Formats: sequence, structure tokens, C-alpha cells
Amino acid sequence: MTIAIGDVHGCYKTLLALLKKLPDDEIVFTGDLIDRGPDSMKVVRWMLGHQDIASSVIGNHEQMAISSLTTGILNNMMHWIEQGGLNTLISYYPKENSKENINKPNIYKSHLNFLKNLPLYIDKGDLLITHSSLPYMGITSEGIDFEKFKKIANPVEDYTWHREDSFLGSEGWMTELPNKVRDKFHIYGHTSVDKPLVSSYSANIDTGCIHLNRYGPNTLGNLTAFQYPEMKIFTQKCLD
Ligand SMILES: [Mn+2]
Repeated sequence: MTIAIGDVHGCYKTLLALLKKLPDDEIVFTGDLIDRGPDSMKVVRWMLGHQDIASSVIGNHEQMAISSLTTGILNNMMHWIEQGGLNTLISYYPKENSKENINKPNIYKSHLNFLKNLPLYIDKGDLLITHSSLPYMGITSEGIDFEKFKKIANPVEDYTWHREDSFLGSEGWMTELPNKVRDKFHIYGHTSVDKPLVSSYSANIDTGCIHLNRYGPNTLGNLTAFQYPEMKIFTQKCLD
């Protein structure tokens, strides 16, 4: 049994509150642990401290952070900052009179290393976790043949950035279910939806924790956990 948790985006208080509601189970995050929210450093620190029970795939936000911090290319940095990377950098900057100041310069390296080693996907046989939905690439009408997909997919684009545009509704978020991976239940995040989009073969569990009220009063703004195969949903409203 596995519990997947959607895009956290530095919402550490919300994450802790959600974790309190969960039964004991292995936890897998759909990526985008960092950026936009106030406490990316604490979210990554929590991950490093709980590697026995929790793992994560890589999201497009981790990709942006890595390409900014390892290449030194200004355009990469500008793009990341514009997409919420500034709050991540600030979360690593020592604050005045804080007890945590002593540790911060040392943790930076280990945290970046952790992000660099996040996998594109976690395949547990009957369960597949990726950050974004996956493009069909015309492989089969029965759903994605994942073994074949792995051989031809563009690693960054197809696992972490993809959006099934044809499934975007008039309100700007997905109204239908985009993905079927043959013989696997597929859990992903990346495109924020008001309520988890769950079908017999997939679940988008990014309920836009950091985007409360983005599309009007009481839209988005929740962090979701999804237990498989129980298909049980746990929700926590954003506290950050
Ligand atoms: Mn995201």
C-alpha cells in the first residue's frame, strides 16, 4: 500500500498537518516539493530525515532549481525565479537571531544533491508515479506501453512538464482524465485541479496547495494525499 502526496511547493506547515491525518504507510510524493511557498528548505530537510518511509519523483520545479544552480546560465535562473524559485532561495538564507543559522550553509549542498538524485518515475509494478501526465506519443490505443515509452520519451519534457492541452476546460483546468498507462494505476500532479481527478486507471492529485483562491473564492488551496489501492483521499487546506 502506498500513499501519494501531490505538489507541496514549500508548504511545510500544511504538509505536517496532512501527515498527521495519514495512516502508517509508505509515502511517495509527485514532485514539486519546492518553490512558491515559504518553507522549501524545511520540506527538503523533512524528506532527507524520512528516507526510510518517504520518496519523491522529480518535478519541473526541481528541474528548474537544478538547471539554475548547476549551470550558472542566467536565463535558467531568471526562469526559475519567475516561477517561484526566489522563495526557495530565501528559505535557505540565514535569518537574524535564528537558531538554525549555524546549519544553513552546510545543508545547501546535501539538499541540492538530494534534488539531483530524484527519479523521473517510481514504478511499483501495478502503480506508476510521475510528476506530470504523460504524452501518448501514439503508442497504443490501449494506453501507454510504459516499457516502450521509457525508451523514446524525452526525460525532462515528457515526465515533468507535459500537459494534455486538449483536456484543458474553459475554466483553465482539466475537466477530463488524460492518461492511461497499460496495466498500471498512474498517479501524478503538475496541473492544479479543484478536486483530485480520479478514474479507474489514474489520479491527478495536485489540488493547488499554494494557489488558494486562484480561480475565484475557495478554488484550489488544498494539499491532497491518495492511498492506493484503497483509493482513499486525505485533504488539508493550505496553512502556509
Ligand atoms: Mn507544481
